[in-house]
Amino acid sequence: MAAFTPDSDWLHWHQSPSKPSYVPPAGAVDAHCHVFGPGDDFPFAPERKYTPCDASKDQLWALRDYLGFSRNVIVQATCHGADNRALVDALNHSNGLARGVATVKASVTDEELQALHAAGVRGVRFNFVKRLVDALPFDSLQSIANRIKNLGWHIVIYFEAQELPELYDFFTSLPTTVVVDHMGRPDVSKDVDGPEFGLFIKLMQENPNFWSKVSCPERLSQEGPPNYSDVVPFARKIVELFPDRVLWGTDWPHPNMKNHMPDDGHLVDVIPHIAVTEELQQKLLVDNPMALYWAD
Ligand code: 0GY
Repeated sequence: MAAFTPDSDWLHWHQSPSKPSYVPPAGAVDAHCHVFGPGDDFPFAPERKYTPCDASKDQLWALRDYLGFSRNVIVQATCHGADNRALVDALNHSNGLARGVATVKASVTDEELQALHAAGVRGVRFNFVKRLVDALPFDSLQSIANRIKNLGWHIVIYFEAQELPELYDFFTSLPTTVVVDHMGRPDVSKDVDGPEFGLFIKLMQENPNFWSKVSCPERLSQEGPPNYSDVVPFARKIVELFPDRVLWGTDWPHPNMKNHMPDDGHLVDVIPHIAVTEELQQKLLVDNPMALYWAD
């Protein structure tokens, strides 16, 4: 019997996604995805808030090839806590085609950071989503930030739009490039030109070290698949205002999706609606992620 049983209300990732009509440019990077376990080999963290289905590195590579992508950026998810072994295993078996974003505690040693770097980690993730994690105190995060800066890494932050006013000053104090997951999770039933999304635009406009992933329409949309049309104006606005500071990712295997599980082919077909020219697509899918993750 498996040591870990997935949450019963957690949908399994899509087993047979459609072939997207949109063909990404050569060398495209899926810059936000995860590996989960397998739990028998890489146990989930005792402090996790959910138990996912297994989602292995080989299944991720198969999806990458099927969707027409070339590389992955694998982001440590909260169900593995600060135990980055599944991530490192995937990076070590990627033939250099994957880079990683880890989660670390303030007690991490310089040797551990160096080993993560050697495996292909290029950033750490600070998660402030309360249903997912008990966030570390600001002083611990600042200390991690100051140490990873020396490695040339960046910080990925995950938060929900209503938390941005409270977190704004901490975010702008961070000393590295900062990448925001999923556009700061806007409420897309609100006006794209309204004050809530306006604060996120201000963050991007006034802080040139900030980047955004224009990802996860499936989490933000009220309209839903296959077009996720209500998310498109938000993502398109970010791509057009900040074309050199945007990334895109599938978010496979879509943890915590309880109402619908996206067809990853449909997600790829949203790309030409948010990046409407070949030039914007080239930046979003190739030039930007290559500059951030494969500069060396
Ligand atoms: C995502 C989103 C989610 C989960 C995590 O680390 C995580 O557990 O990021 C979520 O539930 O919104 O990007 O995978």
